[in-house]
Amino acid sequence: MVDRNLSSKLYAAAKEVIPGGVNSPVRAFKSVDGDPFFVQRARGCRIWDVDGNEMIDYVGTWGPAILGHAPSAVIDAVHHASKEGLSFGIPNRHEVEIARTIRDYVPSVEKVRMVNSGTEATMTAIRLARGFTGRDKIIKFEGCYHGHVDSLLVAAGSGALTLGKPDSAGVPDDFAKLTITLPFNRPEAVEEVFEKEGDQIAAIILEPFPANAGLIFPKEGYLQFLRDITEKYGTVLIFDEVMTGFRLAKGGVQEKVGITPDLTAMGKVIGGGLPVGAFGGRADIMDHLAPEGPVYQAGTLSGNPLAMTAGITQLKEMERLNGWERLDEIGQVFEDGVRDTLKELGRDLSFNRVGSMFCLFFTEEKIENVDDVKKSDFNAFRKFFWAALDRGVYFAPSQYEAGFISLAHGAEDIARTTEVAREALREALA
Ligand code: KE4
Repeated sequence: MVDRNLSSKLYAAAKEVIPGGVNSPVRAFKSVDGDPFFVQRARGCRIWDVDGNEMIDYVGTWGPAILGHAPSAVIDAVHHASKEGLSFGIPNRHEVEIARTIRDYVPSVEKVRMVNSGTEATMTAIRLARGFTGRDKIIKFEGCYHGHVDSLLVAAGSGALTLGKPDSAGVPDDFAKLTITLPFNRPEAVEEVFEKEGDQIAAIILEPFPANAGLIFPKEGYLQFLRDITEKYGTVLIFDEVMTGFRLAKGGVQEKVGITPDLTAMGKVIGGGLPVGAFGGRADIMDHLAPEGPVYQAGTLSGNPLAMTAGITQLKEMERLNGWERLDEIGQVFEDGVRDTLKELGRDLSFNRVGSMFCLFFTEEKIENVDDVKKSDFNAFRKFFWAALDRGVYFAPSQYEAGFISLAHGAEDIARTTEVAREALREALA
């Protein structure tokens, strides 16, 4: 039995002063009916909890740790930058550098504004689309999660789904009714809405590869269909690439699928582990933002020199290491191990992977949208999660989350993981 004594003590203390003992719900391990461990430190693909247990980490702080944890290049760069100051609230050169870098990586982003979280990025992209079009209604998809934005916490994914309450308390009906929520991968549902009220739709926002209900892929032609119908009705198409951006390709999913959204929400990787979000896109839309235009948005710590430095350094390291190609290679080795294991066990569980993101579903159903994911055997998932954790491999503590591989996951880490997954699957599926 793994000793997690100090974690338990810390969790009890945390619950006295922090709601649920956590600063973000998914960390509370509710979906796997257990208590969370507390981390002591992280380096490369490994994390250590306060009881000294070492684990191979496939959560990677939910995406930012693409190089692995605490890469020395990022640490050194932040340390150096900190000597010039920790926050200015004054324009600084780091903001120009990261904006230019983002524009070079993602050509659809003609102008970009830095914020402090993915939530801020999607929240402002929605406000901007409404301000630009003068329309109020938006469309999102069931199971897609865009942060804890009032108008987007409707049939949301990730932690909201994990808690089984996709619609959050505290969101006034008047807000929610402006958000039309549709099933993903069902073009006819979108057509029906546009035929009825297309001229009232300000924006469609989606994760082009939804990864907050496990990892789901758009059906052939679906993204192009969304691009065409938004074009036709003058609706703003927003790709939420907070998770997929700068990870699945240098230019994100939009580079992979060759589709150009009007706005993109970004985050995670571009912060190098420090608090960052960003949104950007067509200049004619972005120029509606204050102080240029009538749509207000602001932030004390936006463009913070340390966060900018961390993000810039992480992106440059990815370029130097040819990171995107290498992540595809490591991901392929990981997938081969999973598929061999499933074959050995005679279980045809659905497994989705693209590049360094993956999800094993505890169902043999084909996964097309969140309704299919809901058919998973959550009890088996829970047993798998703990069986793997007790053997030193940390997967996301929810069937509705994706897994992340980093450049720090070496061949021996992947081999060890495959062995652990085999034993954990045997135990979970027995
Ligand atoms: P943040 O506000 O948490 O930085 O970003 C919100 C967000 C927006 N869009 C997408 C596609 C996202 O995946 C997220 C946040 N992802 C979750 C993980 N599924 C963050 C983990 C958490 O909530 O603690």
